[in-house]
Amino acid sequence: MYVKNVLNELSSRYPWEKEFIVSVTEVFESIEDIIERGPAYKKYKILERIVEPERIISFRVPWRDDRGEVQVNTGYRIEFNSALGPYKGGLRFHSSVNQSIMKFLAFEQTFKNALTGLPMGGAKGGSNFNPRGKSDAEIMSFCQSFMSELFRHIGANTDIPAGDIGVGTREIGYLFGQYKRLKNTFEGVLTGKGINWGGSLVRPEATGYGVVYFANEMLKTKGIDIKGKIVAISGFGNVAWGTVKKLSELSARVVTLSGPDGFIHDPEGITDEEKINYLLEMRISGKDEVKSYADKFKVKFYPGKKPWGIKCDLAIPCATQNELDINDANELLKNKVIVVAEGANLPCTQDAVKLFRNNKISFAPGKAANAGGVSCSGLEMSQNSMRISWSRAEVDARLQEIMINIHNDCWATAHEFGKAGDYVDGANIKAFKKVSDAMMDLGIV
Ligand code: NDP
Ligand code: 2IT
Repeated sequence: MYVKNVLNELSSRYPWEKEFIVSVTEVFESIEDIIERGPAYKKYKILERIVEPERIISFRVPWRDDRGEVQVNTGYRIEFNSALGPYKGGLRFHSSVNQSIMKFLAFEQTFKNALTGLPMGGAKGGSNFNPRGKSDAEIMSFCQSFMSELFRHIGANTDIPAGDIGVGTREIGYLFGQYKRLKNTFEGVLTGKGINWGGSLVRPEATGYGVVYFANEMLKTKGIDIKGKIVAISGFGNVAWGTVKKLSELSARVVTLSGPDGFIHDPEGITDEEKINYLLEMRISGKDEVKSYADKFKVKFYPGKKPWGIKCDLAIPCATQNELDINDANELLKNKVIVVAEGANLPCTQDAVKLFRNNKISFAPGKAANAGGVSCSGLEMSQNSMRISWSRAEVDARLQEIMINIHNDCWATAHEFGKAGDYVDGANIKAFKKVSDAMMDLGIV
C-alpha cells in the first residue's frame, strides 16, 4: 500500500511529468516486496525523499547567433541525490529537453551510478538549445553563456557534469574553458574532457563498449558465443559508434543504423574501419541523417522507418527515450531476438519492456547496460584527483571489470529475490538498496 500511495501522490502532483512518473513506477514495481517487508523505509519516508530532487536549478541562457540576434534558451541542472557521492551525470542539448525529461534522467542516473560501485550521486542537466545546423561560433557562445550561470552550482567535489545527446568533446571543451576562466581553477569539474586537458582514454567509446560487455555476459549465461551474431542498433551518435566498434572487434555483425530520417540496412555488416569511422563523419556534419551512409556504401535506406523489423539476434537501441514501442517489440519477438540491451536511456516503452520480460527475452535496462559511460567518467575523476593518466589498456580493463560486476550483481540480486533472469528487478533492487541504505545512514536530510 505504502508504495502505491507514494506513487499516486507523486502522479497527482506532477501529472505532466510523464517520463519521470514512468521511470519511478518501474523502480517502485520492482521494490514493492522489500519495502512492504522493511518498516524502516516507511518510518523514515525513504520513498517520499528518494523521488524528490535535492535541488532543481533552472536558468536563463541568453546568447547571440551569427547574425547578431539575441536568442534565449532554458538551462537546467537537477541535483537529484548525493547520498553516495557528489552529483554526477550528463548534459543534454536537444530541442525536446524539458523538466520532466531532466528529472527522469537524473532519477535514473542515481540508480545507474549506484550500480557502478563508484562513489557518485545522481544528476542531469541540459537545455532545449538545438545544436542542429549551428555554427561553431554559435555553439561556443551558447556553451559560455550556459556555464556563466552553471559554474556557481558545480565543482569537482560537488557536481560533475559530462556529455549526453548533443554534448560531446567540443561542447565539454567550451564549457570547461569558461568554468576555468570564471573560477580560476583547473579541476576535474567535467568529464569527457579532451585527452590533452585532463580527459581519459576510452571515455568516448565507453558507453558503447560497456553495453557490449554487458550483452556479452548476458549471452554467456545462455552458453551463446557473440561471434557471428547479427545485431540491429538504432542511432548513429556517440553510443552507437562505440557499440559498433566493439561488436566488430568481437566479430559480431551490426547491420542497421538509424536517424531521425529513417534507417539503413547493411547486410554485410558495419565491420570495417571505413564504415565505422563514417559514423563520426555523419555526426560532425550536423545534418542529422543516415541516408548518406546508404548512398556512400550502396546499401538500402528506409525513409521514416525504424530498424526493428530486421531479423537479428541482438537489438541495442542507442538513440533516445521511447524509440522502441510494442509493435517494434512484437517484430523482434517474431524474429526470435535473443538479447535486448538498452544503450540509450529508457528507449523501450513500458509495454515493450513488459512484452520482453513476459516472454523471457533477456532484457537489460539502460541503468545497468549503459552504465559504462558514467563508469569511465568515474575513472576520469580518479585520474584527475591523482593527477595521473592510465593507459588505454588499463582503463578498458577497469571498465570491463565494472560492467561484468554490474551484470553479476543484477543477476545475483534477481535470483536472491525470486526473480531469476530478470535484469530489471535485479538492477532496481540492487541500486535501490544501496541508495536507500546510505540515506538511512545519513539521517533525515
Ligand atoms: P548523440 O547526440 O551522440 O546521439 C544521439 C542520437 O539519437 C542521434 O542519432 C540523434 O539524432 C538521435 N536522437 C536524439 N533525440 C532524438 C529524438 N527525439 N528522436 C529521434 N532521434 C533522436 O548522443 P549519445 O549517443 O551520447 O546518446 C544516445 C543515448 O544514449 C541517449 O539516450 C543518452 O542519454 C544515452 N547515454 C549516453 C551516454 C554518453 O556517455 N554519451 C551514457 C549513457 C547513456 P539527432 O541528431 O536528431 O539528435
Ligand atoms: O546517461 C549517462 O549515463 C551519461 N550521459 C553519462 C554521464 C556521465 O556523467 O558520464
